[in-house]
Amino acid sequence: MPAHLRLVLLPDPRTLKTESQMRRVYTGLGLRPPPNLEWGYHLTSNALTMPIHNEDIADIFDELADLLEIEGANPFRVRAYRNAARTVRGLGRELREWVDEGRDLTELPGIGKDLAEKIHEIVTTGRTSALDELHKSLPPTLEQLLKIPGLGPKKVKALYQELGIQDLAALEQAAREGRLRTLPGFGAKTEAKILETIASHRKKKRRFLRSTAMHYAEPLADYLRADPGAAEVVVAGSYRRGRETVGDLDILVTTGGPGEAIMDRFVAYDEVTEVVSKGSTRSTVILRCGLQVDLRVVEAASFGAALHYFTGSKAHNIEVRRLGQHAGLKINEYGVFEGERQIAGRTEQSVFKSVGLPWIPPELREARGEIDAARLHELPELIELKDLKGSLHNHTTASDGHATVHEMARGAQGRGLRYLTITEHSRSLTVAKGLDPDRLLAQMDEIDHLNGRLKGLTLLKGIEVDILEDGSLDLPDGVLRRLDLVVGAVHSHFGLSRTRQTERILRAMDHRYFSILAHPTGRLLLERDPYEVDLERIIEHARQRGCFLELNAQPSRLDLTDVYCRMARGEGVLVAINSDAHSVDDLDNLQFGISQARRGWLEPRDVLNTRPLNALRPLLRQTMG
Ligand code: DGT
Ligand code: CA
Ligand code: CA
Repeated sequence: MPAHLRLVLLPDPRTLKTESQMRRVYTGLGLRPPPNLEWGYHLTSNALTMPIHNEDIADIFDELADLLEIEGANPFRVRAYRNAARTVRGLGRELREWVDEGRDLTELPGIGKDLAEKIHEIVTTGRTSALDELHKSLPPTLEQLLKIPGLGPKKVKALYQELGIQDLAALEQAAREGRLRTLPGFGAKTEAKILETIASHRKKKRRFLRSTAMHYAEPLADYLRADPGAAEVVVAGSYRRGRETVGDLDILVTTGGPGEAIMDRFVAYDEVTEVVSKGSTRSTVILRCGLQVDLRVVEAASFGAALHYFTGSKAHNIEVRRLGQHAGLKINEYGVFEGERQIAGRTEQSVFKSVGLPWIPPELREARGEIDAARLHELPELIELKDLKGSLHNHTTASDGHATVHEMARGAQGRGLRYLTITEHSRSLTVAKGLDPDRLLAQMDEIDHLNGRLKGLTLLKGIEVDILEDGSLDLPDGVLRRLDLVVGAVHSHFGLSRTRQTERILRAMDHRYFSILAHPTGRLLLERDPYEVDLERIIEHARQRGCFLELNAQPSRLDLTDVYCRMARGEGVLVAINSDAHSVDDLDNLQFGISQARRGWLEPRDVLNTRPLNALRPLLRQTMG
């Protein structure tokens, strides 16, 4: 057995009911609990082998960062672990294979000698002494507390040191007994809020980022396609509608023969950790990452009807079914029926046609007017990835990116882009090595130099300048004036009132060199709520001012949201779909931006960076004075 596979004996798992019991067993064995433990991870046997996945390594780095933060360690150290976690999560290949091959891990962006040693240690032993050391003073369960909104590292430390609270159960109990209010910064209100959060936490089925779902959906679909009996294999549901998060995957398969063989193949898939149900037409499994997958086998004659039904949304389905009823038709997942006779359903087109509609792209199927638009032949010609000519917000090693300007340029060329703006952070964002005027000017020289050598791609000069608390920008006009564009972003003071936050951003947009408002709500999907802000006023202001709003294509951001993309389009405000890349691979984020843009009804002409460079420049010049 290779070193990274460890056979572990657990006590009878059926006796382990709560998360903290499970955690204690794992940590008692010197192992990291699996990532989704808190969401009801089941063990099917009391012996398990644990290959170390990149996700496990990234989780350890995240935990190190969390615990160090609670301990009050140097923010640069904390940041280094967080960046490393992100790098590791984003890798295409398992690091344990690198280690097996003896490859040098410091080749990885942002991974120095120290982190490389830690990765090696984790892969070969399943743990790292750095974390073991931290656990001597801080229990691993403190991490859970950090996930409660409003509980930062300082408060978590106080909870632990003053009241001995180390997990959610203890926190809940203390809140219920009114003991939290004895601590500075806590009151009856905080206690109520904490109880509320814990309750809703418990109710909510966990959702997954689209990027995570894709990481699992596409290989699984390919695996099913490889079955000689499988004809069509499509991932339907919210995934097909391009939603930013998905609750579960809904896969449809048509087969030449009976469905049993494909079901056997399905439940035997390597990533499956639990088989919830297995039948000849429908099975449900849970993947190791916690994602549920429903598989349905349908007949070819019903495939279009099933695809339409299981793509949803439910609200859209109801509207289509109602249209059918008006025409005397019954529409369900088996087909379109006139009395007993099936008149349509082999293809999706035929289902729509039966109610007098053209085919509607899945991203629009949210019962937000798409059926009326279809009837009037006013459906938008939705934007596609190939329509993007460039990306206007990207980082390099000069701030918190992992690739050099030249490497980023090569990556953009390889993806067929015609221009790429380098927009580092500005000086007040010290944790991201933000640029001061001198460093920015030096980078501008570097870009001039590179532009003289690059073929087919133009590098543009920009900055992701911090919008300070009062709405002023973090760099002087004399420097901003010399750039091709200025991306403005809020990275601090998320807690301002809605009015103040809005005024702050409006004021920034009034700045003479302001071009694009980056990630306009600051949300991090599944992690951090958007800050309070009046986006309608901001869109209106962008229209008056002639500047632009970003749809940030990072899979955990994706704001503007679909609804506000559509509002911007309605107001004639162009949206910039930006990769916000911190590495070459991040340039592929653009696809997530495209899904969101399509959900927001955007056409190529609604998007700033579909313009060729010669049409882009005059638009930017308007904002750059
Ligand atoms: P999710 O998984 O929460 O991200 O969202 P969906 O849309 O994938 O929802 P899911 O997995 O519960 O169901 C898949 C599709 O099946 C859904 O989009 C529409 C269809 N569907 C499910 N339940 C019903 C229903 O009661 N009525 C109708 N008309 N359609 C349904
Ligand atoms: Ca689903
Ligand atoms: Ca489902």
